Amino acid sequence: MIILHGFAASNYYNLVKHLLLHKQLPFQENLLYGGSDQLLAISPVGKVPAITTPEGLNLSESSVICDFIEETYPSLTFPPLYPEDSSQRAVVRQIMKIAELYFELPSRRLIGYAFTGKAVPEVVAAEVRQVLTRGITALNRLCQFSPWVAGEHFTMADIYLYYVNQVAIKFVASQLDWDLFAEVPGMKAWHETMSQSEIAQRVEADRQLNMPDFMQKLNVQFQAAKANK
Ligand SMILES: N[C@@H](CCC(=O)N[C@@H](CS)C(=O)NCC(=O)O)C(=O)O
Repeated sequence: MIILHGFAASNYYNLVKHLLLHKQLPFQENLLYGGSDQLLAISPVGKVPAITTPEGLNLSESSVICDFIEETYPSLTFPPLYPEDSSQRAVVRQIMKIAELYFELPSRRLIGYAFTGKAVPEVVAAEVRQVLTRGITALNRLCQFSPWVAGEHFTMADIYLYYVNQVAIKFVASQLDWDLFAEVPGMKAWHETMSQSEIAQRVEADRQLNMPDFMQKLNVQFQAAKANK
């Protein structure tokens, strides 16, 4: 059985979990937090998520895991999550890449400020806004939301962008007072449809259950970092 390592407060972890649930693949969750020695033994950068396959292969990086799972376990029941046509498949992957580089990563720079309550320095806010602006332009050009991100068919880009948005929408709104939904027409309605699926709701319930433990771990890390200054 596949083992999914990580913690449910992580959006990256949740996107892989959503994929495994979507594909109805049996898996076991192994609670590990970022940077732990156990995780470092599995994931070369010590980040979440990581998986261990039934054959014993350890893999990390969410988009790599997504590709691996889809290629290794093609579904007999459900349509594939990447289009068969290589051009269309590349567009799906392009959306995922842009979501990660131009939505997820700049937004992630705001998380520390949100948790500590410190104001985001203007230089950081300006850099984040600049990268997000590129992401907004690109997602407006590439996403269709008709009804799914890449058009008529549900693809990996739906799962990927949905969990990227869990971080991007929330922290950009709270730290930069900027509503990313308003910048990409169609994204909010699509996001709401995604959030209503049974799988997304199960993932969200597990996320909420893990939050207190995760916050406590984070607090310990912040205190240790403060003491070392
Ligand atoms: N590029 C990685 C990013 C994963 C990532 O940043 N995970 C966070 C949790 S959401 C993490 O493990 N953080 C702990 C750390 O940085 O030590 C992926 O796509 O899987």
